[in-house]
Amino acid sequence: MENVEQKFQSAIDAEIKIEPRNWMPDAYRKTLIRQISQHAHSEIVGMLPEGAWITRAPSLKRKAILLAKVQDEAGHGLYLYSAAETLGESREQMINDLHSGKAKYSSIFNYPTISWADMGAIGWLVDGAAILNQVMLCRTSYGPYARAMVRICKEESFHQRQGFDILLTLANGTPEQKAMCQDAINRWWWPSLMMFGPKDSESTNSDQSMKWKIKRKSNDELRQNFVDMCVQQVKVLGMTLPDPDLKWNEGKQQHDWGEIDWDEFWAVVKGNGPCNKERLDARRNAWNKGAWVREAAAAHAAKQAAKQKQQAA
Ligand code: BYC
Repeated sequence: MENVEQKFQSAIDAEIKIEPRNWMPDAYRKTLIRQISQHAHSEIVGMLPEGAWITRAPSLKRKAILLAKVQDEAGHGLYLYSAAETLGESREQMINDLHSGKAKYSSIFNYPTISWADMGAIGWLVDGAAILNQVMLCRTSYGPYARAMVRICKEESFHQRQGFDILLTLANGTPEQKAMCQDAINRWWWPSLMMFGPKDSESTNSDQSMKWKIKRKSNDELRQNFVDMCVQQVKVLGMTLPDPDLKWNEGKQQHDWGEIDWDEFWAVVKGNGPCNKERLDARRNAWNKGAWVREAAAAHAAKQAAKQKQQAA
């Protein structure tokens, strides 16, 4: 057994991708199922805050763009559920775990979207944070996850640009539009920083995930990259980030910044954020209301299969 585990780790060290039929330690399989399924759930639950604005988008063009973006998120969820299925987990089990509250999804989607500017802030900040994390995941050690991420990242970069474009338009608009833009940035900034997870010193999964190259950069490293990137981009908007402690550190060649409210982070992760209940209720309702579609699709597939069998006979 030791020999097999050593061979597995050597393959990881040599940057050889692990594929579904390769031997892998149970714990590697388990942590991947946990992370990939939670990632998939985030994409699906993440459709809700933006979906609420499709009917209220300010123009036909904005509506079409937002609709396409929200559809993309559904697609990301599907690629990711499929990647997790290659590890032997059933789609039904993953969905049940989301609905029972056993599986997590990103904390960010438990905040309300109260103005059109929130669509811009989500695109710029939330998709921006997601891209930094996901570009790293394109090199993750499990083949199906890494390949799914390549496609997802291409779409995410379009999402980020559409968000920035919404904010740029508002930032060049009336005083009310400018204020709306700043307000959305103020509300989404800290929750976006929380997307990267707990501090490295409190991250339970990081050490092992780094050894297995599931993660390539730590939570804090990615969060720092994100802050440094946003400081530059917010200047283009002529807006500010809501952190009085934000300043350039010449010695470290990076920005120093304030402390995240970790009590808020853990409250949201544990189910007590502003919209946790609403989001899970929406998902459970959609699942129940969609039962007839799943049944009809299964009946149609069974009929087609029987027809093909008959033709082949
Ligand atoms: N929210 O040991 P740690 C998107 C949990 S969606 C909730 O550091 P890990 C988009 C963590 O699960 C993008 N829970 O964990 C969609 C763990 O608990 P469990 C979503 C969090 O896994 C629509 C515990 O805290 N992206 O792009 O090593 C519209 C300790 O943490 C959070 C992904 O899912 C959180 N923020 O690292 C727009 C990326 N943070 O599971 C955009 C894939 C931590 O042991 N996931 N927890 O019970 C990852 O890269 C990693 O799972 C994380 C956390 C960096 C998130």
